Amino acid sequence: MKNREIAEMFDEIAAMLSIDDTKTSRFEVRAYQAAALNIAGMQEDVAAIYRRGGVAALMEIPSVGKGIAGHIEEYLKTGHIKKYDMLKKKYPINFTELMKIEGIGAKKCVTLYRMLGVRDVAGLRKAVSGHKVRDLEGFGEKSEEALAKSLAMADSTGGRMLLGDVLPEAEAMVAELSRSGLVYKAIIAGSTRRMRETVGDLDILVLADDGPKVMDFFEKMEGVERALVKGPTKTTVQLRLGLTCDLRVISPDSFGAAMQYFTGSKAHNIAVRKIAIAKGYKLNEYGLFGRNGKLIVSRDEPEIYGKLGMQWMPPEMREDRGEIKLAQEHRVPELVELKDLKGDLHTHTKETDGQNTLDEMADAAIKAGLQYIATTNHTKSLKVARGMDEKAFAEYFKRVDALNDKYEGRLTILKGAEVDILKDGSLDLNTKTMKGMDCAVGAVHSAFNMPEKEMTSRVIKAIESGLIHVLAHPTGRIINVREPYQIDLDRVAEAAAGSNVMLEINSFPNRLDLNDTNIMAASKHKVMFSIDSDAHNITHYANLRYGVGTARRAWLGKARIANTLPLEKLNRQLKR
Ligand code: DGT
Ligand code: CA
Ligand code: CA
Repeated sequence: MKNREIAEMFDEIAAMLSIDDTKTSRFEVRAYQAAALNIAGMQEDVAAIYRRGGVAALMEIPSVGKGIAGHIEEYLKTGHIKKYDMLKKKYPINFTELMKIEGIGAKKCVTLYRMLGVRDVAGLRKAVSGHKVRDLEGFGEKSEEALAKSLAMADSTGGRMLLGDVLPEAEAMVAELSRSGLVYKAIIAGSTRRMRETVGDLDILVLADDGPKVMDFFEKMEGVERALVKGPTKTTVQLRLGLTCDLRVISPDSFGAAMQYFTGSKAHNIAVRKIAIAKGYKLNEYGLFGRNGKLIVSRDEPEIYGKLGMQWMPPEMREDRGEIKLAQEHRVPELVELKDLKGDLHTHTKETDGQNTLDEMADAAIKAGLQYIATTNHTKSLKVARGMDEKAFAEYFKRVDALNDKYEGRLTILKGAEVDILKDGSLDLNTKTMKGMDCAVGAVHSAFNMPEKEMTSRVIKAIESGLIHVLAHPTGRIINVREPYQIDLDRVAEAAAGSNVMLEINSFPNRLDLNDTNIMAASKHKVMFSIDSDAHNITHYANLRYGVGTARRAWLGKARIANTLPLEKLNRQLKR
């Protein structure tokens, strides 16, 4: 799948164009950024779209016009984009890598390059630790310290990639293997199958007769850069995506055991194997064996768990967090599924920092199988997102009414906002405007560095205002980029339960906030959750599956998720 590569190149072109700040380039910058966002968020491979319908089909992708479609064609045909290469000669800087560091934008990259010769994160690290950055224009001692912190954060992640970046690629690879005619079955295993928020390496298992032939095919697949270790049953390759992938060829009589073993987690496996040993069995990746070494079962996972006196459980639960006991007691809960979601309570439009109009967001919601969405644009304090004031909301809500009339119940748009919870816990819009909303989400977007006590009171004050329905991304973390702010989530969950405010499970792949362990702890209180996309464009509804995966990792069933309710019941929940 080439989507990510292409999106990154467009993002870099945008970064390089933004350095020369003229009016035309600003327009171009936005065009490249919008195209990059849409392409990165797409589930279908652009190469497949191009094969199907050429440049015309590419131009049907939102934000892709003739020029950009031409670039995509050029890249698919030649492996290069001339415009990119030309700009890159002028700015030989790894923008993609550097701009992932909090506090670094395109302009700062160029300053760092021109003044200190910094081209990538390794160079930046050297410059920061040598205290060379503080004297640059636009930086200073404080921002050098902040950079040191961001770099340490990037370091501590050990190169784990976001599930949202890995899963679509993994699915494309499994599909490519399945089409090869060389395998009977191909499945994703490891942390990706468990929907862990980040992935260290990708694991794929195939059932096949001719191992070496499969490996030859695998090595030449589209997303593969080069083979690192090649063998007839296990091959490890470097993916263009930026992580490695283990492919294992499994024989039919051990497929169930291999699936169970390579899905993990390691902690779960160790606990399961202990149970096997206690029963006088031996369990490994080849099967479950009796004392005499005779194979007992290995066809599929349920059989293996069954022989061990356990119920099968979804991969998301396999982290040795109590699921083994549940399975032994046959009390594995029924977990929420993507198809259970009937709506989405947190979405954005062009009016603030989204990329699509309300009409487009609404049409896409219907296509995503949703029955309702809350439209929740940013509020006036959030200047970077061009947040709206009371008057703007009043005008906007008239349009929502008109659109609701047009849809005649096929989709219901709930009036809302993502209202800033200000430093003192008050809300960023007046009470009258807030009271006119069907579904308001409250969120912290400023003053992240408060002590825990103050932050907790700030958020609880908003929860108890009676004016918000959902607390959005309750910890504020950005995976691999920004730590959560200091907050007592136990008290927040208790207050939310008391005031009938839902806690969000934000599905954005770099947020997943609350995360699995937060949800598990919060769910001890009688609080409801909502799994929201926080969509900023029409492709982002597809991210809901990551929120669902996170909820499943916390063992939640649909009864705890408010947006699995049909609209009528949800409305009752919102009004209570
Ligand atoms: P990752 O790659 O760090 O995101 O996490 P995983 O869970 O995908 O780990 P990985 O790729 O090292 O191994 C895949 C699975 O193989 C793992 O979930 C469980 C199994 N496994 C790996 N090493 C061991 C081990 O030493 N003992 C046991 N029992 N299982 C293991
Ligand atoms: Ca793995
Ligand atoms: Ca692995």
